[in-house]
Amino acid sequence: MSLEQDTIAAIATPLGNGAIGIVRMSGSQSLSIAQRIFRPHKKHFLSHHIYYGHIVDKREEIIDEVLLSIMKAPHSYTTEDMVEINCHGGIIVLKKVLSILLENGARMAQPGEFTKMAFLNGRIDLLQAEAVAEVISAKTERALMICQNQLSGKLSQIVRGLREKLLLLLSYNEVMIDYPEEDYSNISIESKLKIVDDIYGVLDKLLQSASSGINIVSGVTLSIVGKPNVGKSSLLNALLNDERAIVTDIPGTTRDVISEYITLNGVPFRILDTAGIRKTEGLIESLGVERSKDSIEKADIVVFVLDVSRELDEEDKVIIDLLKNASCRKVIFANKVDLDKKINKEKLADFFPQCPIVEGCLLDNRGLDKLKKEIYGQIIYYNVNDSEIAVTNERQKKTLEKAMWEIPILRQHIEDNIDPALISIEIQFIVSALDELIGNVTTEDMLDKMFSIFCLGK
Ligand SMILES: Nc1nc2c(ncn2[C@@H]2O[C@H](COP(=O)(O)OP(=O)(O)OP(=O)(O)O)[C@@H](O)[C@H]2O)c(=O)[nH]1
Ligand SMILES: [Mg+2]
Repeated sequence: MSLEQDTIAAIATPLGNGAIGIVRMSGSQSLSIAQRIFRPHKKHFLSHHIYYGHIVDKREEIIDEVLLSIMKAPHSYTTEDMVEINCHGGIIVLKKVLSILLENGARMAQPGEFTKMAFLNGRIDLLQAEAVAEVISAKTERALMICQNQLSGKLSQIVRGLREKLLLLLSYNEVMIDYPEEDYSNISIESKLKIVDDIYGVLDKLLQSASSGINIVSGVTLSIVGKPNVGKSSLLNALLNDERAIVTDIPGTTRDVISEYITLNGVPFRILDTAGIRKTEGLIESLGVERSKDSIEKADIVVFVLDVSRELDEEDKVIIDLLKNASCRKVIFANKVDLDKKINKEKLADFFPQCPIVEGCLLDNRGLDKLKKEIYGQIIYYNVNDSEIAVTNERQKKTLEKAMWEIPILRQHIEDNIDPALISIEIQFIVSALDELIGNVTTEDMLDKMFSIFCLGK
């Protein structure tokens, strides 16, 4: 049963000139509206059939030659009666067909509303609904694979499995509340702890997959920073394998931020090449510092480029200070090793004890593969599992964390054999976090926010 009574309609394909464009409609009036505007007139439509004919307006004027697909409830995307009209793919045609649907009683759908109906009507859960948007925006095949797995319900299945285990634990516990004198549950504290530990193990694995999953699906911003003339633009070009940025021996060649995209092992990267921080008349140029600061703040990962043929100077140190306080991941690229070396690796390691330092030369791309490997390693430090099931957004991650934080408390309660009523509360708290994750409990605000990022017609 639909929770909303309206019949909604939208253009489901991008607006532009294409061979075919689709207008879709969902809701209880879909079939009757289709009957009114489709010729030849059909008294009854059969579900999952395609009809050839024309869409006509009030005066029976032909608007377009179309194919009409009928999907009757509950076997449709939204689980409601649905009609999809394959029109010619021109903007005017599609808008005209949509306007005829609206004139006949449909209402304009909001972004993501078809998927929202699929969720509200229980055909998919929240993780799957999120996966729909992510499949559409997937930038790499690897991202697509993870999102498809999520769409097919694999992540949901794991979460539901955990929920089942918790409910089992809850039922053991409830028996103890009802019959405090006897242990009818017949299950030892050790067995209960084992269940809790198993749940913890799975949650932990999922959480570890989150950073990689989010990076693979949403992409990563990489900023190249360094003082003028160290080879930042040369590095951008080498990563792109293209002469994108102008490279000269004049310091200050790059004046603005250049932004480009690459893929490393299925992870989409947006790379920013910045203007170097420079010293003019004895002063460190404040605009350059601000710009570099800005690009460091925007970055998930920074590659700090140095020219090893020159001693570390004040300009390098300004960047070192900026980077030391930055929370992003960092890789150091010590460039120009073809020249006389004035900075050694050990010295750099003093400044950045935890960071990988790669030496190289961008004239012949020495060290480039190693650098790519280190960049990738910083972003995907937990390999998502074989079948690429991963948490793919911050909401999922935060909700999982909420569940995870409570597990050690639950474990302690069981170990201490405290009042089973308190144990029940703890279990229910974790169950409700998992419910939030799959969308068993939602708020209107949360749904509005989530579905507003969808495209119209999805
Ligand atoms: N010898 C040597 N020269 C290099 C190397 N990498 C880059 N260069 C040269 O260094 C100069 C500066 O390179 P860019 O890539 O423009 O440096 P940048 O950091 O982008 O400079 P700005 O845009 O001015 O901040 C150019 O003449 C490059 O050819 C290297 O590994 N060895
Ligand atoms: Mg440059």
